[in-house]
Amino acid sequence: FTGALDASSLLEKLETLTRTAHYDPFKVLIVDDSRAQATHTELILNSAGVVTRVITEPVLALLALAEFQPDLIILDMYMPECLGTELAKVIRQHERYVSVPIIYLSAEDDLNKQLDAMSEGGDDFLTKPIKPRHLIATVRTRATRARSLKARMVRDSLTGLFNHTHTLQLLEDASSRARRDGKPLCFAMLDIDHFKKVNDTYGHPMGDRVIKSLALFLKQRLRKTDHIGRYGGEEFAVVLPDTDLEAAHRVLEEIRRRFAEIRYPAQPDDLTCTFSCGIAQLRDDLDINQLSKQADEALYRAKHGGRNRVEL
Ligand code: GH3
Ligand code: MG
Ligand code: MG
Ligand code: MG
Repeated sequence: FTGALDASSLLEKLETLTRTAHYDPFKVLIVDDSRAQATHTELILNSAGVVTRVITEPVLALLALAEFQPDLIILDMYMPECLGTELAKVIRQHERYVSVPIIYLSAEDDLNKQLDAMSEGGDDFLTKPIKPRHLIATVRTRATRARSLKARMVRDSLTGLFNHTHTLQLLEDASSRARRDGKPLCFAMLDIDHFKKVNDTYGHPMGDRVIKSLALFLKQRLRKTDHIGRYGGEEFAVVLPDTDLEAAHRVLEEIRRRFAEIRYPAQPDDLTCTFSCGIAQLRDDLDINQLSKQADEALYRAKHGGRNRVEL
């Protein structure tokens, strides 16, 4: 390849990058049975500030995807364990990886074979030997596009909170982490009380305002590490890592109390709103479906106990 990589300029670049606050480098997973080839690719990308992880055994790909959460995958075509195309097909079967770009990097120069590979879930086909600038530019443009698409895919447009699907994915990830680290985790479900009446009395735009204001309220009062989702119309869900029932109850009770004090100017009378909330804590004997069912049951109790309350 052209342009040898200079170690000192590489180190300098990495130092600048670590000094830059909030710098969020692209992460690329390299799957290649040849360690030497993978290292070569890795060095090129590292020189451009891209963070890489290499796996030489395709069977470990799904595990690495879940753990590393790469922005993009660079995939070898020919590996003894399985073809790159077979792996791409498996990756594409998982809903959470449908939008992760897959770039084949192979010496294969038969156009028919390249096109076949692309039709199996690949986004691009680069032929070795590749110029470093070409590889870096391809990774950057693909990863940038994928990130902005993903940012839109995972969010709800009215509130900017995570949508239902992504909230569940975050719950799944946070639960595995909590189990692994032996830390507590709580899941809370919120539902605005008598919301139909708000719409009927004050109109749909006022209903939207209330939904947006609760979203903002939750964002302001919960921690950065908590995940807040709009679960449905006027329903919200919160994942609270590192939080036990008592602490979760305290924080949501405070939010409930303060939210109920908000007055929305309206005619003929100002509007006030409340929500009900159910919380459940993760346990060894609960999977995330059972956890969310418990939170839902607690929410049901809150509603039937008279609303505007938090139940465990
Ligand atoms: P409860 O206290 O039992 O929860 O009563 P509720 O009236 O809130 O119950 P329900 O869940 O049946 O009603 C929710 C209503 O929320 C129905 C729907 O018209 C309204 N809604 C759902 N999404 C939106 C939205 O995006 N904007 C507005 N303005 N209203 C919405
Ligand atoms: Mg190979
Ligand atoms: Mg509801
Ligand atoms: Mg409701």
